[in-house]
Amino acid sequence: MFESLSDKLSGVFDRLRQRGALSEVDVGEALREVRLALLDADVALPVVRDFIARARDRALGTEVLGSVTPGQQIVKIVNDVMIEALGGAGAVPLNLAAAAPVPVLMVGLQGSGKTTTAGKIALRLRERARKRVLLASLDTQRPAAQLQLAQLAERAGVPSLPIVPGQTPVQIAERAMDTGRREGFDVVILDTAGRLSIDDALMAEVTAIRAATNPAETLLVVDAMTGQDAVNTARAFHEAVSVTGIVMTRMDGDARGGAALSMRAITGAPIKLVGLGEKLDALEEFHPERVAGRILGMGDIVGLVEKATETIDEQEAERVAARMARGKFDLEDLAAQLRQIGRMGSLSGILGMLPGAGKLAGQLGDAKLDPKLLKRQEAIISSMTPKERRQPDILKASRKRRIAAGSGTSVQEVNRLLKQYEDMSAMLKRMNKLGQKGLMRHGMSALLPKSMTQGGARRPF
Ligand SMILES: Nc1nc2c(ncn2[C@@H]2O[C@H](COP(=O)(O)OP(=O)(O)OP(=O)(O)O)[C@@H](O)[C@H]2O)c(=O)[nH]1
Ligand SMILES: [Mg+2]
Repeated sequence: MFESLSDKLSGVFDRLRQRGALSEVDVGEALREVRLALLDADVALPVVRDFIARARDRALGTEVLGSVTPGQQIVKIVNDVMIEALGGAGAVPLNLAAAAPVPVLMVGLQGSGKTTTAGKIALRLRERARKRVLLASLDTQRPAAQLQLAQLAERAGVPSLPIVPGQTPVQIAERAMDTGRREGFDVVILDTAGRLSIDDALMAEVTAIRAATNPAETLLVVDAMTGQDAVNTARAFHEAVSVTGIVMTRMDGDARGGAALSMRAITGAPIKLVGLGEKLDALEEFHPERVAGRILGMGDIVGLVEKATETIDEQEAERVAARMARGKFDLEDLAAQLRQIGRMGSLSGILGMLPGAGKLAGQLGDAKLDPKLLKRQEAIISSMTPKERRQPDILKASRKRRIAAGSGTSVQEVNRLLKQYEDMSAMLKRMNKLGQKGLMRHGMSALLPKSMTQGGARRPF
């Protein structure tokens, strides 16, 4: 899916680039692909419509900046709108700002992961926030449910409310809060029975539990695999208990997680946590930008565009270009390049950032730049004297031995670096023929000799 969406978009983008502006037709065409991607990620239809309308409004009003292509611009817009729709950048923590014991209520469909998540949250609060947590199961639907929570509590190292047979969920909830007060707990997590949104009796029960305990957080637990019906579920729960936060479970699976967008859109409540496995520590804060990328299937491209703008110091590139033009490129420059490349990550990643280069990146395979190798190479260069860096040809055997010892490497490695430097100088001369503009446009990837990639990637340009 990742491939196909970015390929499709890059097709649209190629045309956009030729025309150089975001026209209504172009935007419409690009957004049609985005729409399909959203539906494919199981985002509910009304939520998709709303999203596309918002992205269209934003895109049509936008001037294409001189420094980016219209394609990059629209990827950025779609991504920005998605992050906003998911609740903006940054994780929203659990709200425990209430008088202790703070009640936290877990609700959701059958099998969505409520009980597991209750255990995960208990462990997290105990370990990270040093809270005294009491777990209580209000699930009288399944015979083994209360026992399941008691076992989870034991694994999480927190106490669970003793089981008293025959009590109703509301009675258990009240007993849990009493115990919490009496025994000085900070947080009481109330795990409810799974229910179907169409089941009026069970929805009434969860409403009664809420009324009896007045929870600081009512967390709606949603399976990431939840499809189109997510809307109805979310709406029913929200109407019954006013959800204050959402937990997405099974994000370790291969679901694209469109339910996150649907749930957020319908309830307006922030997605607070993400379940990433069956183990008790498999719980993370929600990062809208990651999920946006996953839903759109083009997160890597967006990430790399952003990373590139963040890390590539244009002035430095310009400086190097200017030096090249004068036929100068020394090891000092190489060290600067290595640092930038190190920050950029893999070669295919750098390529993937350029619209239309997806196919090329595919051909190159996943040639990764080895961060350790880059570090060692930087160490070699910093063990040289300034004079050696400016005039690498003075590096003979004894100097090489000293540098190898100084950087904790070997003479072979020093030789390899020097060979690479020569390759790079040769390549820069070639680049020079393309002119400075060409260098700026093609960026670092054009400067990479194949000796620098583990996969022995071919030269991309
Ligand atoms: N892979 C994966 N499995 C999960 C995750 N969260 C829960 N599960 C599994 O999903 C199954 C159901 O989890 P429960 O926590 O019992 O779900 P529940 O909502 O309490 O279910 P009911 O009480 O029956 O409604 C269990 O096998 C869990 O181990 C997750 O984030 N990832
Ligand atoms: Mg349960």
